[in-house]
Amino acid sequence: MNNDYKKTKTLIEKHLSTYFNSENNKHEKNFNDIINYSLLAGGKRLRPVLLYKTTQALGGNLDFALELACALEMIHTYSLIHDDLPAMDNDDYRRGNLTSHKVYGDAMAILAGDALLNRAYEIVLNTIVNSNGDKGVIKASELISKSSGFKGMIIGQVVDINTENEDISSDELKYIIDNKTGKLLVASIVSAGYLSDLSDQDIKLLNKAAYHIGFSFQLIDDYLDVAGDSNIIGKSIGKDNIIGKNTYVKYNGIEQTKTDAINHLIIAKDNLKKIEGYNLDFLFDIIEYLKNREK
Ligand code: GRG
Repeated sequence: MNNDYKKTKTLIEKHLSTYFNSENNKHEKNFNDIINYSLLAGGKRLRPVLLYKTTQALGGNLDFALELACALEMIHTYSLIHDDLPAMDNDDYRRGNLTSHKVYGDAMAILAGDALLNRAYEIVLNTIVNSNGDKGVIKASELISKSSGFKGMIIGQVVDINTENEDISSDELKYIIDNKTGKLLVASIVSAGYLSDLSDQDIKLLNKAAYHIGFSFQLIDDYLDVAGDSNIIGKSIGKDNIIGKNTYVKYNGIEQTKTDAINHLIIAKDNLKKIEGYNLDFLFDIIEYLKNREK
């Protein structure tokens, strides 16, 4: 993570800390604390950083980018809180801390996730209004919504859970990875293209690059679950195997997973290189960071 990434991460975290502060009564105050426990707990902030920095590189509106970036991080955080619940992956640790349901109970964790998801869409709608219905903002909003919805992260999670402890085809595995993880990462990058009114041809190239970044991200996640350090990752490792998850490592082994992850990043870079007229160096730096990430 270079200084530029760290600076953007700090900007996003400062902005994220402004959303859940209403203190009309003790109930609101307590619930804000529950939400902020997860929202402000750290994490790489990869999705919002990608959205913000790609918009900056492509010359789009950074005020809108910052709002949509925070909405994306709220959607991501809600998905992590719900994913950690006993009814789903049943995890005790996330981002180095006890999970939301471990501290506040299942009901509050579910509601915190719900509140984050709904707040994200308030932000998206406000951004559309504040932009006077700018076409790029609408397209970015639609992409974020689709990518996190039924035909995106949610169906990915559905298939991931429904196929635990059974073998699946490589197409099904790809379907889980594309939807559960890939689409939100694609939305982070391609939204920036829409906010910046990029040509259709360049959007296609950005989309391809983002697809391979997203796919590789999950492969490295699977790799880290077997070869990573739980102290660095901030959650228990080896869990995928214990609960019978269908991971890339299960079908391809540890070394091949790492090799394929690197190859996907090479394809991502090849596509980015074809986008002319912009300085996308930070995206190449992020690709390097993702290749070597330990958490
Ligand atoms: C509950 C609808 C619903 C979906 C959950 C996000 C998710 C889908 C499951 C989490 C489990 C998992 C390992 C998902 C794939 C990769 C992923 C999203 C990892 C976590 O994202 P990071 O590494 O986390 O960006 P930080 O903490 O850095 O934000």
